[in-house]
Amino acid sequence: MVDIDIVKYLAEKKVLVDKALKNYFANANSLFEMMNYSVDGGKRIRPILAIASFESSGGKDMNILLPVACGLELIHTYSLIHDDLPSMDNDDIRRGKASAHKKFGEARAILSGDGLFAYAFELFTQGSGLIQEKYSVIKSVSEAVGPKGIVFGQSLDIDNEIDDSPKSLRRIHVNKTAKFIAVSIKCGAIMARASEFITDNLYSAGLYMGLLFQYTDDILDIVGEEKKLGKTPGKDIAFGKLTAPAVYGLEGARFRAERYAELAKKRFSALGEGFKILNQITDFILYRTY
Ligand code: GRG
Repeated sequence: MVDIDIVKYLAEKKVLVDKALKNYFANANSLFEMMNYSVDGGKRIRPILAIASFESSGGKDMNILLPVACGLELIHTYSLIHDDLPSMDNDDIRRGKASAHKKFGEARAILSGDGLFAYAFELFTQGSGLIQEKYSVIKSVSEAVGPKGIVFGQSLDIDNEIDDSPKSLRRIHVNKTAKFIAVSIKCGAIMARASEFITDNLYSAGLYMGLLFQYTDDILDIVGEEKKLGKTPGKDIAFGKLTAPAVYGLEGARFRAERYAELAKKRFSALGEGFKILNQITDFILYRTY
């Protein structure tokens, strides 16, 4: 069951993130306006995870964390813009509206994505001090979203030659989705100056949360409603994608999603009561409908 408090928590933090993001697109030129179009909307799960782990790790000053949290959302948005392109997943709808290439044309959509990716790293360097922590954020995020992470996962995802084994599925999910979720959680703790023990354990718990996230994404592609999802369901089957339900069946995928949730929660719980918000977010992801 999803706790009512977590729904309230997510809504409150989303407002915080949206407000901070707005500042980064004030006085915008037309490129920034296009970038902002795609940034607008979305659940803000990755920045909220960074906030949750920042606060759980004792972080107090949100001004330290918000540029990092927003940068994570910009990278996420960039990956969605590129994922929707005709040469990738070819999706016309994203976040309940026309996807970037449908709205602005392909060339401008690509540039919006490129702009968001680089702008994120500018945000990671914002503010004075905490040089070591910012270095760690940049190192960890670049590893998770580049050719050892999202880009690698996506290249496996579009590879028609890939076999449909559980091992290949996990490899795609870990790289395409889980590493980014895990690093979002890790970054919050880094900016709160948590110990390496905490950041490492949060990262490994986050990998399980990330696998859970992609399992629920795959399941929602079958059982979800377009209006709630803000994107077109049924595309995985239409494109013959390697998904959790394709490998394990719908019930098998649900069962394994629950197992990943348990594995994540076990690891968050081991860090103490202070991290329980991450368990609640895990349950929210397990039961999400959008
Ligand atoms: C070079 C970083 C980079 C990206 C290009 C296209 C691509 C390579 C990667 C795509 C990765 C991708 C779309 C993975 C799926 C992850 C996923 C489940 C996204 C949906 O995230 P939500 O549900 O969306 O958090 P909202 O809109 O709520 O933010």
